[in-house]
Amino acid sequence: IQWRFAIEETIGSVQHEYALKFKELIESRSQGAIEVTIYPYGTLGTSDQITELVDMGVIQFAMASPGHLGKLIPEVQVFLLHFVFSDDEEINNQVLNDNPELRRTFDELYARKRLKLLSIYSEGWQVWTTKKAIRTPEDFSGVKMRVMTSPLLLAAYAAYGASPTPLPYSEVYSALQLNMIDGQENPVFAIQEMSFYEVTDWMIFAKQSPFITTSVTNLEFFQGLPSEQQELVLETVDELNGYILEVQREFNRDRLKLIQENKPGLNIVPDLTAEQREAFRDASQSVRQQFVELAGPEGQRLLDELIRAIKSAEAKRAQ
Ligand code: 6CS
Repeated sequence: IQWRFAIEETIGSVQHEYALKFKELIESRSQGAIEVTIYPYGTLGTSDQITELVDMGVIQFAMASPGHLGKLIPEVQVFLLHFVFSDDEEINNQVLNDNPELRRTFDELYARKRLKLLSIYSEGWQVWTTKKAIRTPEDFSGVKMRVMTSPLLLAAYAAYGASPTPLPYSEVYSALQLNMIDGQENPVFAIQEMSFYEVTDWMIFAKQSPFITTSVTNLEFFQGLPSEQQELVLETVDELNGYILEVQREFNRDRLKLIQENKPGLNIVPDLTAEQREAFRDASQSVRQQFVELAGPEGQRLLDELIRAIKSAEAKRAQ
């Protein structure tokens, strides 16, 4: 039996590490009866095309990031809102993995698109790399900021006064190089492996949002699997949740060092001040209403539940 797994990132990425571990566990636990083939970004097309291939059943497993998937499932764009998540990654991980209410709703939304949601996880904080310093929303004025292709991201950056430009991942480097865009956001490991730092001068950590992704499988394929194989998939992705949090932290830490070594002249703003973040937080508030307009009442419920779950996990942690 052969299972195909497509990722939206290149070899050496967080998603690749996820897929490698998935492969290793599935192959050893099935005693070699199942073979998993990984398709890195670039072999099968853009994120949208990968999702389509899962839908058609050409490939069985894939990563589907809300940053692109929001065109198909508007409600997943809740994960793209700024200053909704906790500054504490453990708390975010816990809420993403252990909240039955959120999970039930997303399971249903994905199933309507013939996808089975397997897991939701963070690949680390979105970090801005830009051609000029950004410390206040005003600094974004007129900045052509590349965003992923989900419509909510246009609203998120328009709220800061930027000119958001949606592009597929594969086009970001050359768009920066040709000055068609002035900046982009991605986790550190991605900035390193896609070399975005080579064609920008500033790297700014605002902790405005984590990069959240989801792993999915074709629903009909999954439902047609013998129950022990379904179990195998579910227990494997469950196990991967803790593993991938460690991986992303390590990757993001180590790659930052690599970036600094390769480009000592890069200006790094490791943390905006609390006051500076507050200005972005304030400017981002109106986007929540735009999210609800895009995602409807289900979206509103998801947003309320996400905020409630994060606040409650933070309160528990503080005790
Ligand atoms: O920026 C993007 O489009 C991509 N970034 C990452 C880290 N993963 C996949 C996504 O498509």
